[in-house]
Amino acid sequence: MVSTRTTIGSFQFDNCLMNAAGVYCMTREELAAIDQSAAGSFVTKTGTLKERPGNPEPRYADTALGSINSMGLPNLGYHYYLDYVMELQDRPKSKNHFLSLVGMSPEETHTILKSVEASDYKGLVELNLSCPNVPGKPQIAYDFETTDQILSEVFSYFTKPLGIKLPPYFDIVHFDQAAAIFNKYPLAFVNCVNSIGNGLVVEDETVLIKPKNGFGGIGGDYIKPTALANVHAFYKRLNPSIQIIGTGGVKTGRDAFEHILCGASMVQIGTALHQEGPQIFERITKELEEIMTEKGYESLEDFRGKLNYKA
Ligand code: RRO
Repeated sequence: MVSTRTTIGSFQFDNCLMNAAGVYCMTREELAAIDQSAAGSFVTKTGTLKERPGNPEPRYADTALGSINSMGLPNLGYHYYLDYVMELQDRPKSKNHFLSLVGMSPEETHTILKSVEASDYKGLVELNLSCPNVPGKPQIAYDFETTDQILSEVFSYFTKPLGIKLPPYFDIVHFDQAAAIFNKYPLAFVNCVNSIGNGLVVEDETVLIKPKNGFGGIGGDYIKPTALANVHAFYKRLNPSIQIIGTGGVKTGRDAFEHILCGASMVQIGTALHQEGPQIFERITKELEEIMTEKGYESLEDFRGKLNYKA
């Protein structure tokens, strides 16, 4: 019998597949649909201190090869999501969940995380250091000094399991520099990758989305090689206690298999979930199990990180 069970820190999951933050996670109804699907967990929409309406529509478009979005961090406020995951954690046989958070400034981030620290929430937190779509706010994790400063302060008071959502990096030196910073902290995981920021998709003579004259985060097929590179680069560089969540370009069991082969302990699905809906988890789980059966792998441990190089 093959199994796609996994763990992040001390948390167990019956399936390694789940949604990526931003997709199917804005409301309790959407989150409940993921919770009741074959997914092993869910992550909430990134919650900020106060509710935000986000950028003007149209702000998300599917394309032949994936998606472009400039949602602009619309969310119902972190308390909405914190209340829901706390409600679920008290139910018998509840799955474990991820609460995605970030402030509009480092001060706001600390206010939110101190509130979560003081709460009865016992699950995982994903700090989003990579939103590409808020005008005037750069992707935090491209600024190594600020990232180091935020993490240093966070871990002076935050004791619950916390990981970070990263933007894609594109240079070996950046992998080295980023990993050296992350290795200083007791992170539970890093999640590679958020959308590739500020792409532009043109149809006929016009952009596809309204905010920022059409510039937006790119997801789907376009980003799988970049996502796999980031997963593997950090798998090779980070302390073994820091696990990797792989996100980017997953729409088949084969894609999930490749993320795990590159080092992922959990695999998130964004663009393809948006296109196909929560029943995608059943399909991709089955496809992944078929690949594992064919290859004689019974568990993810049998092949995680065991990517082969050319001699
Ligand atoms: O809401 C968004 O515009 C958004 C966020 Br917070 C993010 O982290 N990644 C993304 O592609 N869009």
